[in-house]
Amino acid sequence: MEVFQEGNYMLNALGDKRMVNSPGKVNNWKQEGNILHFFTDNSELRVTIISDRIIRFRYIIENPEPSDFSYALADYTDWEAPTYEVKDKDDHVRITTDRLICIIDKANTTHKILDKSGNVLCEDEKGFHWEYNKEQGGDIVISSKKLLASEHFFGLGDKPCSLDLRGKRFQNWGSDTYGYTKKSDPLYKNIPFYVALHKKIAYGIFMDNSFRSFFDFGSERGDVTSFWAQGGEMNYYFIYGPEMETITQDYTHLTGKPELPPLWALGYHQCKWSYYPEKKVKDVCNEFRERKIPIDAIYLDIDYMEGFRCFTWSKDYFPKPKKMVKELADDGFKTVVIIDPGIKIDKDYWVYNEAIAKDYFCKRADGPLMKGSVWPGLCNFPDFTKPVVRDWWADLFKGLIAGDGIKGVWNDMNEPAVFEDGTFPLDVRHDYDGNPCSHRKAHNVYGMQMARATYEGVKKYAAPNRPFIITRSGYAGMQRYSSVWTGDNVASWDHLKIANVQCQRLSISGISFAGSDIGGFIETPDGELYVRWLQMAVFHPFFRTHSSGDHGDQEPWSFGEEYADLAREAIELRYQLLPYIYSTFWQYTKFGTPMIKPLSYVGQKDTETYYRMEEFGFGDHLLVCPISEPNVEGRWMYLPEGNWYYYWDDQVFEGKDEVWASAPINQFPIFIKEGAIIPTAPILQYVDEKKIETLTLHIYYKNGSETSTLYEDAGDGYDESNIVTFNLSGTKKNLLISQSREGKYKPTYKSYKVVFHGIPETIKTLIVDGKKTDIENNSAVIDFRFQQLELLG
Ligand code: MIG
Repeated sequence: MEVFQEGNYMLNALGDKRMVNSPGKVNNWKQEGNILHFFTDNSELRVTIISDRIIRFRYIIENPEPSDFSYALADYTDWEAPTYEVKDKDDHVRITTDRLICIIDKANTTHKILDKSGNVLCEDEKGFHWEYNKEQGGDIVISSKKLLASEHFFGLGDKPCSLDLRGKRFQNWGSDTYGYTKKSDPLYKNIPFYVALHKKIAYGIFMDNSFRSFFDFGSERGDVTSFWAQGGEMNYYFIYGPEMETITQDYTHLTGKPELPPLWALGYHQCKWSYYPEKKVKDVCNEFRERKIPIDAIYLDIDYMEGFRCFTWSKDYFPKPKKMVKELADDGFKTVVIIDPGIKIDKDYWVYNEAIAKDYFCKRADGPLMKGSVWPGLCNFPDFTKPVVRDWWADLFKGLIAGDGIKGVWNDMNEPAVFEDGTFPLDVRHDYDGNPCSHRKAHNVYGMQMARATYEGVKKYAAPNRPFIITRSGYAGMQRYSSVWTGDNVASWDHLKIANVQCQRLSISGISFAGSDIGGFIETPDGELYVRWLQMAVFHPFFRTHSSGDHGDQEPWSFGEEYADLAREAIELRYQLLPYIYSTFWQYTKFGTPMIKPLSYVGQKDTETYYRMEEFGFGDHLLVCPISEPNVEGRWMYLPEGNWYYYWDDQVFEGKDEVWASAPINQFPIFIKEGAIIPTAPILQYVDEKKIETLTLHIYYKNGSETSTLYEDAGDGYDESNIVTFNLSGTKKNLLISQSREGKYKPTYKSYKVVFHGIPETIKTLIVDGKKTDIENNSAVIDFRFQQLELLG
């Protein structure tokens, strides 16, 4: 490395300090375990073979080399050691894994990656280059790739534009974007990860760099994809599929899978800015119970605090918080409160005094504390990138969680947002876990580290129960700590569509636990828009109505009785589907599988799916499409390959075709894949209202076979659980289902109600574990421990 150092920076290939540098020729290379080092005069390319599908490329251009620290990566390292082969050729080095071939050109380190059949997946255009010179003001690291003729791009977190990112340029720089539109960019979240799909074959790229970053998918130059960051290292992971779902699973494994939330967190939540005083909160909660609209959580926005001071209660509005929270809990409500990062500068405020005494606030480059105005007035801001600050912050939750009985915490304004200048000045200093840096580097991770500290605190004091956190901003890997919502949207049909796309995009970006403010945050929806949005959100893992409150009310009954009934029906459907949704969530935590899947994920072999963006898959067996226009009785939509049952009338449709889905206002397009077994629960007013005595299994006949999964546990805590697998196989003459139950959890139910859909008329007799069993209206009640179920002619 010493050959090319000048000061702290290396020289470019020509040995001078030109503005644009690119790696020179490879002088030598060596292999150390899974790592290959390629040395040039001005840089080192370090290639790590992580698995047979994942290769990491890191370019080192500084000496001594910077620390290799990342907030994105999960702290487990359970990748199986890949087997691979390296061959040294005259002009290139060739790495071959079980699934990939990577060719690195010795002339300049540009590389290309192929699958084992020789298809080029991804090839450098200029490849890596950089402008990195203090004198000249350069501060970027870039990588550019050839863009293929029919390549499509997906991912990048919460971008609100059309699903395919091709032809556009994006930026990652967490921003408070009140009332954003389809064209807004950047938004709140920073997820520098995308999936490229070309001729049915997909790969992903994750650039792990927290500086302000950019992605261009053929917007400036039609045949080039490039990504760059305004500082830090070019450090990216290439993830091969060929299935898109595998890429999201691997990306999620790399950046961390979340733990399962408590079941109540998947119920319905009601929020507003703000419900206060106590009487108003109780009135809203009571009205849900009186109207029998199921709900599990109620939110308190900033007005619950004393002058917006975090970790305090307003004495006027909430004189006895612990008592109120307990009374709400007795009625089945979990209370969630908001906590912002800004700490009011106030010498009579204990949180402020503690942080000052311990020196936990962010500082400017020249020493003074960073100040900015947010809701409480002038504030200082904790440096959440410092471990002791996170520990301190976590402990602040003792009072709220252990003391007052709050069950979940909502982190807002953590882009971070500041009224005067939008965010912190760029010279603000951060610890970055022992890698001191400026806000340029820490900005995009600030919200994630706040959510992390909050998660640690809630987890600690909620024990033995599970924590629930929701955050607005974050960086890749944030899913380990928190759920998310899509920020300050608007009550319009356009925004219903935006929310749909955002939730799909977040889901494939590792963040399945996402939802939008149902009905829109800004302005007021009418009853129809509200109900259509609610129907769609039945299939968004985070299911919450929220509104800015400066206009009309936005409770399910705010639009008249007809819509109140429709809203109730939608929410009831959610509660019935909870066993399926919970099982889907478990699959996400276990395998990293996105809960919501764009149509291309469901039907990747069918290129027609690449152009659809409203239809989406939910879990293994459901396909959903929102009604996104007013005053319609149904819609045209595309069904991927296979046979699909229409949820409302069991009509069977053949996929790979456009179909008309009839959807009067009390229905919306939901299709079930044939062969599926969908577990459903009775309608409860909240998840632990009463013990479930009978679980219903909806069995959709198929001439063929299919596997379904049910995950179950107590719905909270960390005790036993079961994984139940159903194998179905049908012919024209019979239907056979076997069940295997693994685990030690004792379910509350003792029987299944099995309901058969689409059974040919010739099949009439039900035999359960060898015993003939009565069947009526295509359904029967049977022992939940059955092993073999058979329907015969
Ligand atoms: O400056 O806490 O996105 O959900 O209700 C506005 C008040 C601050 C923005 C959040 C919104 C929340 C609101 N907050």
